Amino acid sequence: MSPVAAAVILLSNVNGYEKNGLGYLSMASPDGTGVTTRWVTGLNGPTGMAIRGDSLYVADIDELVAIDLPSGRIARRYPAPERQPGLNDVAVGPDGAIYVSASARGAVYRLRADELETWVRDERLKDANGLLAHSSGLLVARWTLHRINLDGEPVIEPFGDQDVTDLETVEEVGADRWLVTTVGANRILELEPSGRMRPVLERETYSADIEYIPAERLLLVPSGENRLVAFRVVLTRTSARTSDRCAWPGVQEGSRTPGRAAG
Ligand SMILES: [Ca+2]
Repeated sequence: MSPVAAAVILLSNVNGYEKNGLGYLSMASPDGTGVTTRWVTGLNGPTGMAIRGDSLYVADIDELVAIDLPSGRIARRYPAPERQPGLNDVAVGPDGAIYVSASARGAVYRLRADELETWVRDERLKDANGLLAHSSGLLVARWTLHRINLDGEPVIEPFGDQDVTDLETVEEVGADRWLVTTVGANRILELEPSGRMRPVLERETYSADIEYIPAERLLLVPSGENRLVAFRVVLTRTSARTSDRCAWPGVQEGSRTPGRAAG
């Protein structure tokens, strides 16, 4: 069994969001005890990641980088269709299409026929941040949460509570159950099926691109101070809540870690 198939947590490490060659990916064991830093090097500012088949796709400032799993070898770089796009997050659609948010261009790109192309550009996608592909569409976290349908002509519509603002990312924790994180107030909120967003966790440090592992009910939160911390999520019929930080050593090495886990 490959290390990746055996379930590891992959983290993207940004050392300044610029073309400095100092970005890398790290690997941590699911129990938080072991960490391999610089598993993949030669990146600039890797932020969001997503896996399709044997490839890991990483948003790296102005390129989508495809990395071969489990070797960790950089297989291909797909340049963005325009300069200074500020690539942020990656999601794989139900049909295998790959979507990348371009924060600085108010756009979502799509990888098609080996080319990264502009899929949607809209004022409402300015500062587009976290992406989550879902059967009902592509959820885009930015100032507020929006949804774009994936079949036919893309239509952007508000999704959930629009009073909660300054979002970082959205993560699915159950059927029609999501958690969102905010940038400024360091909050993690549950998006209830009614559309209301209810605070679940308030933290002192910034929570970046969270990841949820359903089988373990484990919520991984890359935080400031070079740490990755984990919470156990308790889902009841009406609400989600988290335990206190669970007994999980966490990753303390490396730089800022707005990571995605891969199970
Ligand atoms: Ca992000």
